[in-house]
Amino acid sequence: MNKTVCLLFAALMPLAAQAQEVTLRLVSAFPENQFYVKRTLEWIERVNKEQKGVLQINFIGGPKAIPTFEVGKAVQSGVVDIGFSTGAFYTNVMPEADILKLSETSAAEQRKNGGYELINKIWGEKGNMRYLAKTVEFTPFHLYLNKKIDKPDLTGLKIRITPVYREFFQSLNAQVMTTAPGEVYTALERGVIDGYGWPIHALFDLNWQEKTKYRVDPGFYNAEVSLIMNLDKYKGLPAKVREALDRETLAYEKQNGFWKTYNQAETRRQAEAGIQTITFDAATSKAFVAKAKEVGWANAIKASPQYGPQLKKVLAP
Ligand code: 173
Repeated sequence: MNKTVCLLFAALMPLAAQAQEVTLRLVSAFPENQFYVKRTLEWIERVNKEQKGVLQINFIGGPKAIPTFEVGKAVQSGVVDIGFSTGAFYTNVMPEADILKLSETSAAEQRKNGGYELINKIWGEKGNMRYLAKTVEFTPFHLYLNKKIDKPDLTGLKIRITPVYREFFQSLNAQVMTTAPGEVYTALERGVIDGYGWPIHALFDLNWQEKTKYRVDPGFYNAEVSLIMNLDKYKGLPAKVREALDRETLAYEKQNGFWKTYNQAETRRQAEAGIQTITFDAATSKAFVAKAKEVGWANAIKASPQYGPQLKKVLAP
């Protein structure tokens, strides 16, 4: 190479590197000020630092950008590249999405037992999505109430739900009302609901402790929150970018042990905030959890006769 060509080459190199950098647009189905999103924003910051020149993630916003229950559709159609959501929020894409709450195996185990492949087969086929990684697990859901009960009977009570809790709370005779997390505070404040379903953690960012008297123990199911991506976009990424994305999302998933200690701290924090626990005797507690599971799987298999039984083998063998 002569000197001129050499110089030209050197001048063009940064341009070539820049042209390779891919920016992906991410939207959250959870409110922007909520703890899950704060944690995801920290992850994005780390990715953008580590993957400079390769991959950048652009956080578009929360439900103000795209409503909670529309994020799945937006990922499916490619309006956004990546969604941060939970299966219950995109049952309008496929009923299978809500089945992940029934996981008894961990995300790490599902990567080994064929679960991750099966999830991706279904998510690809029915949702045009890539299931990148699970970012919340090891976390039970609970029923929170403002009226006291002495047995698992919700007759006469109006409970805020998402698909996670629908059939279970209905089986306890509750009157149910679906809302996005962003509308729960106002519903509590106005007395429109007597309680709500939610995980053991992360209600403080939304200030629900101000309007919550009781938590019913034990919890049930296993909260699942994940990063999902438009499949065409994922497949179209240059190999180097896709590998970087896979690595970074897996690294996020590998931090899920965090929730075990966080949940203990959050349980204490709820007690300190004055939330009292409602408990049942041992046999009733056992029956409560068993009923949740039974109702959950019965509904899963009814909603997806094709994939429900296959999912059961890897999620709850
Ligand atoms: O209650 C909900 O909004 C819900 O379905 C959910 C699911 C996973 C994590 C947090 C909330």
